[in-house]
Amino acid sequence: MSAQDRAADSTPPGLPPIVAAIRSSRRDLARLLTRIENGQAAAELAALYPYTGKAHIVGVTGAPGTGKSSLVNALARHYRREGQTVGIVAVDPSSPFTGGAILGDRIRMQDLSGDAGVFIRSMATRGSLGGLASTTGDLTRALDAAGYDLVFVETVGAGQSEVDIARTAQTTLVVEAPGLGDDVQAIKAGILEIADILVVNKADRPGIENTVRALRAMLELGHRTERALHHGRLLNVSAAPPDENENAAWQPPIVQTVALDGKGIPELAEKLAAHRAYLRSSGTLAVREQARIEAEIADRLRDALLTRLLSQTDPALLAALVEQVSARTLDPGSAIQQLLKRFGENHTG
Ligand SMILES: Nc1nc2c(ncn2[C@@H]2O[C@H](COP(=O)(O)OP(=O)(O)OP(=O)(O)O)[C@@H](O)[C@H]2O)c(=O)[nH]1
Ligand SMILES: [Mg+2]
Repeated sequence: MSAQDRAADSTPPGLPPIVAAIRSSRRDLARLLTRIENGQAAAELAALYPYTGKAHIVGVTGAPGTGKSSLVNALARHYRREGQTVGIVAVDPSSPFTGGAILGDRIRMQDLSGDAGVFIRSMATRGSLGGLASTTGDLTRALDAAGYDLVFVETVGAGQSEVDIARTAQTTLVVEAPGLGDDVQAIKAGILEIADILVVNKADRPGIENTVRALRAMLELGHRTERALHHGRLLNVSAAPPDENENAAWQPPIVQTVALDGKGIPELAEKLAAHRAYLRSSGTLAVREQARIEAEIADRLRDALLTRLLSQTDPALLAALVEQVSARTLDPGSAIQQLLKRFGENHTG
């Protein structure tokens, strides 16, 4: 009997096979993550869903090169010393598997790669099926069900897709660094609003005071207002009215770090724990979770309906409509009405 078989044998009885498998075998976990990325894991995701909700999901975002990967690396080492396990999903917006950033991440995270308590997954966004945010959410769920205590999700940049991904996290770190040329870069992009904790990394570099001062000024201006709670609202969930002052009791702290030598990392870990405790005690965790699920259902419904509609549409009809719209004999709105009408007939007839 192999070590793996023994591990599988020792998992509690009654555990769904997929959960037992990913808890005892890194290879099975890696395979599941690949199937998730390929959109082929609906049954497994359904089976493992009841075993999620235990991990602390932490989003890490910020401009390119601010030190996100280095920071996650340093945090992972910190948590490993404390006996906790760490899953990492690095979302790279552009490069496929040969991309420089992913290669760089691999090298930087190499010192963790031999550790069974750490699982690192790079995800290329190009070619990923389905919505990026929902795929990322499913990857983190798999790592959660696999038993990792913390799951970090690293995304580059400050666009809508980062905001969407951040919403899949419970705690969002926004990483800044001095000397990026524009101290208020992040604020312009609206990313400050999603920060639960602001990290000013590269605190060993000149210009750190300016960056901290600029961020503090922005926070004091009350720039941070309503969170992204209302986006994608589909259903009227009445059970938990969104708290108007959801973050009144949580002022996003600014933590200075040097990811390369670990300075400030214990303080950052403390803030992460404090934020999680706050989320729980204030009830914010449940409110956010509900908003997140609402948005996710809306996204997935949109994808599913579009896929279904297109699969049931005669390509010749679609081509004819495109032809008419380009000949200006039909407007796009009327073309869509025709498509919807056929779709409706298919479902009632
Ligand atoms: N001086 C200094 N350099 C750092 C620090 N943290 C990271 N770096 C360096 O900054 C560069 C970028 O670090 P990464 O961790 O790759 O940054 P990133 O934000 O993950 O980069 P992308 O994923 O490409 O956006 C690397 O050369 C790191 O060695 C730090 O605290 N101080
Ligand atoms: Mg990185």
